[in-house]
Amino acid sequence: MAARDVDYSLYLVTDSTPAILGDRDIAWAVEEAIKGGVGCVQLRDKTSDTAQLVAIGRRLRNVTLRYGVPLLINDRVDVALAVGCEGVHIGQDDMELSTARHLLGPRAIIGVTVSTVAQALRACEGGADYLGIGTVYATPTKTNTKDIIGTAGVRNILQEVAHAGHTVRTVCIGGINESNVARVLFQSAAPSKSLDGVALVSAIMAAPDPEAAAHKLLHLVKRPPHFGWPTAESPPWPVDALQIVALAADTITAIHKTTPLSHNMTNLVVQNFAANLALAVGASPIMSSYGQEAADLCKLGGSLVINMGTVTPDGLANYLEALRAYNQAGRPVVFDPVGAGATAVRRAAVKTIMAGGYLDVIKGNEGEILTVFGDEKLQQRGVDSSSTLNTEQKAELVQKLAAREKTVVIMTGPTDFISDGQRTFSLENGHRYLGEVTGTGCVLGTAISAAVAVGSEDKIVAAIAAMLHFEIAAEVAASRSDVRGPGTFVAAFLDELYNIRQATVGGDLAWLQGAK
Ligand code: 3NM
Ligand code: MG
Repeated sequence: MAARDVDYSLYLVTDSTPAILGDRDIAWAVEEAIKGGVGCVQLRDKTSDTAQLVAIGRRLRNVTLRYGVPLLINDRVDVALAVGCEGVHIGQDDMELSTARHLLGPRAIIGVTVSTVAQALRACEGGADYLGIGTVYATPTKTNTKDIIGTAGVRNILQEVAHAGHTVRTVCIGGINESNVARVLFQSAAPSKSLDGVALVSAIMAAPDPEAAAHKLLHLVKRPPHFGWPTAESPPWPVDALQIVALAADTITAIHKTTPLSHNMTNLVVQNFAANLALAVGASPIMSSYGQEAADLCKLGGSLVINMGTVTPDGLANYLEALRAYNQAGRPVVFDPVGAGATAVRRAAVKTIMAGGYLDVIKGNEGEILTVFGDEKLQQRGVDSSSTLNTEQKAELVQKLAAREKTVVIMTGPTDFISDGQRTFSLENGHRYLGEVTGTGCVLGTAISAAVAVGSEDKIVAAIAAMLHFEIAAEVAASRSDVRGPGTFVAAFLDELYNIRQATVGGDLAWLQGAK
């Protein structure tokens, strides 16, 4: 089989250790996986002797030949030659690419592990047929990996490889499984180069039914992602702030008509306020922090808010379980990294959540967004925002984080900034009373969740609708003569959210003229 004909969509790397393969036969597992749709197999075995390796290689070769799937050997050019298979996969510490090529010849398939742009470019210049880019996520399967690069690292490599004009094929590896494969492919794609597929070990080799696991994974690799993002194929999405404001009424009306579920995993302080806010904007709230419930709740057409205001070890595991469920169901998730920078525990929690799934919207104050972006130096003093950046820097931070994560990022403050990486807007609405009442930022997350649950595929349109509704309601409430301070403000705020919704549904959009 010629190197260019290989289908890398689902690339199986074997592992014979009992923890993964159990007492099952490796050739059986590989055959099942191929029946399920694996298009390329790598024999990776770091413990067997050479004679054993050659024997295993020959048995796998019998299987792969029957299905017309290439077999590569990890690291061992001698074993590949003895087995007579299609090629090898070499790591940075293995034999040099040029030597392997010399020994195996021009028709052999040679893949190289890369974790940096420099390694990738060197492998391309040396004639690698494909790159195995990783480690994407920390994985128990290979704990001595040097670099965890995330999807942003993969995208950076793809971008530079394409920029240098290389047409090398690419897969990524490390911690890829059913729950993250779709969003890994989505988030790692650079504008001019996407991955050809994913390489995985445990998601197939450790599965009770490798055929079924491969079948499901291949479906997820081939299925277009549900995540909304401006691409060449997207419908023409508005770039003008006035157009986006004009669309706000559609989102508010859609919430009213469909009453989407807003599933909140939120902190102890704001449960009641968030539930009332969901009702005021026309959504149906459920406050459930028990991750296992998400498997059912995610099927109800709503969205999830993960607000880590009360983070605990159990809570974190519950967030991750719910995040996986919503990602798999293709339903949106809003992440509110409350107090993200305040403690080491919270900084670690942010990293775990960011790695644990795709977040459709990330909303926080300046300190929180800085922490999510990865500003190690910034020690946020608490959950209160303390301003350090100027307007241009804020807009740039929000834009960069959104582009890196391929998501919508909102930074709240006297001026709010919102970006999807391509379009960045600022909003001037709101009232200082919002800063005098606890939990207003948290419940904005709830309002946004309702909007992205029903709103257009263009999530920035939905999120801006929710923000305008929220902040203009605050202005109207604060100006009421019966409001004399933060206490009376809360009640009036819920009233005005409700009133604006009713007016909008009735076709009265006068309130939108206050949009700034
Ligand atoms: N190579 P799993 S990570 C074999 O980063 C291998 O180069 C890696 O296993 C690299 O799919 C890895 O079970 C193990 O996470 C991947
Ligand atoms: Mg190696």
